[in-house]
Amino acid sequence: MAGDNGMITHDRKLNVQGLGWHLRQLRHHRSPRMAAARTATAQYYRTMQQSFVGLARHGFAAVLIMLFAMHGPADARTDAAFRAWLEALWPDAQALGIGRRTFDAAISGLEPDRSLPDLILPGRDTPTMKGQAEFTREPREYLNASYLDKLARQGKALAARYKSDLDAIEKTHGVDRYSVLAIWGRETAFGTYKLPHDAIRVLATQAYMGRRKDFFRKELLLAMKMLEDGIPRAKLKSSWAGAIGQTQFLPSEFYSHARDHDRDGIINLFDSVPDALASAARQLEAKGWVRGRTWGYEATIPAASDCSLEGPPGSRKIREWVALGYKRPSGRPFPEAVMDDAAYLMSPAGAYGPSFLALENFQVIRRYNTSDLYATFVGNLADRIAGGGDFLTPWQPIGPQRTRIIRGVQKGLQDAGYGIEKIDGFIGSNTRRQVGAYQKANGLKIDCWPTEAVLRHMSKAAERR
Ligand SMILES: [Ca+2]
Repeated sequence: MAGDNGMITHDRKLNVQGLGWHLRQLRHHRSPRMAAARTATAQYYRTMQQSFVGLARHGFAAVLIMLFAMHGPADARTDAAFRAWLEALWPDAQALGIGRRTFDAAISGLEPDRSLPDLILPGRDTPTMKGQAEFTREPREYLNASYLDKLARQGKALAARYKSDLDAIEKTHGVDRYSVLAIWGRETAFGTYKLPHDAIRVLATQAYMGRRKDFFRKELLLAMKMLEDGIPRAKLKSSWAGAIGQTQFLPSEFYSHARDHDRDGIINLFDSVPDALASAARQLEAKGWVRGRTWGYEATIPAASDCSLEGPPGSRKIREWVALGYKRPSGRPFPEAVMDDAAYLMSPAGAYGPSFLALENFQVIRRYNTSDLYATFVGNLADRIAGGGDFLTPWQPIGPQRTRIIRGVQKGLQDAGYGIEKIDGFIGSNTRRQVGAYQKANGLKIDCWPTEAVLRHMSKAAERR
């Protein structure tokens, strides 16, 4: 998610279980082998930590000076409240086995980072967003063909380099090598992307003033647990949403899915590619990966049908889609093995780009990061690494979409009785489906896209009511 551009919903990892579950998992992991791995992890990182200490001491004074320079008296009250809030975490931290020294070091000098997306700030009625708040970028920009091509070439080379690890990972976890590599490529450009944030600060900020406080509070506590288990703070760099390591794990995912694949006794998502890849595969496996299946197929919508069939509520067997006239643009038939698999129609740019029949594994990829564009990116990158190429249907230029218009259309749909639950300014499957249904019902051109024209039609209709 690090290289992600925040243009679409980032309701990442919403299905993570409660803290009690993690405590049970941690106890469950106290097998002799896991215990040995933990001790080795702690020792390994402690040695590494020595070299960070000097640097940290010098850096600390500079950071203090910067903080005083940045924050005027206006922030003083918030910061006192933030400190009190941090202190109040202690009983839960203690219950997780975090020591007082680790806890104190973790929160020492910590300030909220108000520049992060998804925060609820005083005087604003919508959460902060990444980048330019008033726009979401268009799908073809996210699914940039030359970037995908570059990653695919690197991915092919890495598939050869890590062949024996990937052989073992496929066998153990049932996830094909191309999908595992594609996750790695999407998340951190195969480990080359430098994560910009301190995970503790990000998680504390999100837990304190974010849109999903409870969710991040659990992750913050587990990040402190990682410190307690010997992983140095300097390694805990994250995205704006607190995901760490080469395949972008949340702390809870570290404790539930991380694997010591190279058997060196250390679970290392930062520096061990085999560990990071096996952990990603394990996470996909745990989220329901269907062995031997791909993520989906590009499909063309026949003239007698339209994009308003989009989304999981319209799921049907591939065989039924074929009966409706849906085809692959390559002209090749769907493999016989998937004919009875359930699939749903997914058109990330409405009528202005390729459509897909998404199989179960598309949803599994969305459980890794809840975004249609993310899952489409990973799916296409996997196909490319396996020898495939670009989408066959071109993206038409539709330009960035104004959040104000998307929210307006969502509100209009809701007011007119369409099934819109959230007015969030993001164009997801359901928004596209409902726009298509509205256009169909009102005799408008069906493009399943929340345009200004749709908004104008809604305003006029509302005036007449
Ligand atoms: Ca390892």
